[in-house]
Amino acid sequence: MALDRPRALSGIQPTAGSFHLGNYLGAIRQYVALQETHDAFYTVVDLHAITVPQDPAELRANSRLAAAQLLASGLDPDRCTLFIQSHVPEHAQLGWVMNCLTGFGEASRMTQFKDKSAKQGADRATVGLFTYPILQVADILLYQANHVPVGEDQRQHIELTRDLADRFNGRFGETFTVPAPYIVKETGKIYDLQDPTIKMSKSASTPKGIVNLLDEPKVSAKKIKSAVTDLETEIRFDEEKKPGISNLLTIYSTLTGTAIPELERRYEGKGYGALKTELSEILVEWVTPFRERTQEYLADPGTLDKILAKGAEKARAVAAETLALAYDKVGFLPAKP
Ligand code: AQP
Repeated sequence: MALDRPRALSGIQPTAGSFHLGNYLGAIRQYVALQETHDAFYTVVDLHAITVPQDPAELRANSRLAAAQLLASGLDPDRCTLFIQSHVPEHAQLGWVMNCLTGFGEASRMTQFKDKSAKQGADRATVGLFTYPILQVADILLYQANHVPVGEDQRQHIELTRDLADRFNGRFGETFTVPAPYIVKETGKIYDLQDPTIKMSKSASTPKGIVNLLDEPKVSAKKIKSAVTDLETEIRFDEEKKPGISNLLTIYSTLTGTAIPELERRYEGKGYGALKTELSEILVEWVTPFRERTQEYLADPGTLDKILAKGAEKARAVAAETLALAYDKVGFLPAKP
């Protein structure tokens, strides 16, 4: 099918309740921008979420909450397709085909699995967690996505997607678009506020190291003010020598659209306290309406569910076509002759 716009696809897990600042700056901001230039598909990946144990009632609530936060961030259901992954069964169906194309050794090399399974212990880590990246391959290929907006931590999974698309195309004939990662260099990795050598993450960060967008704004402001920096006073972007200040400058620059050299000039001789105080005010100004918009969507679950049902319908139309093509190429008999 000829497309007049490139396709984009990305997914986010409904696992933590609130999204954090890393999710927003690393990925969701790009989702919003790409609605303007791409035929964009965004999905709340509940199938991925159950690779670790989930309480059913919480998972259901968090799926709506994730969708509400995406809409509050600026996704417009008239300009993109927003849906819940489990509403489109083709994801699991193509996931199986991709499982059968992936080498066991190849899957074993995925660093995110190695990290997460090491934390949980081999006996508690599920086979689902092991095959997580392969389901992600199916998510992307089903929509013939050209670009996948993600944070840096997902680069290896997008490489696997490219490898499997090439492998399938080589073995069965041209079927899938080979996607490219869409990672914004400046914000691809937002760091933990207490340990600016690790990424801000719901599983690895301490409560003081992570800014949850739905927290009380004054709690988030306090976290910015007590972010770990260094013993100097000079405000300069230097990721190696000054990771804490560099992380704050990145956050400041992205939230305000001010270039980092301009911030360095503006804060010359002013010390870290001034930068932290002003950044905390900027954050409060940004999260306050975000929280309100999220609450408005949640207050009307009927409308939210309608948006998601319509999104699933649009997504299925594309996914079913790709799955039928892939099934045919693999050699499955058609269900309807
Ligand atoms: N710190 C980050 N900087 C930039 N981008 C980030 N992302 C996550 N953390 C950062 C990006 O957010 C998107 C959604 O990711 P997800 O649904 O897979 O959430 P996650 O990766 O599970 O989030 P966490 O906090 O990183 O969870 P854990 O600790 O469980 O691994 C992705 O595009 C991701 O790159």
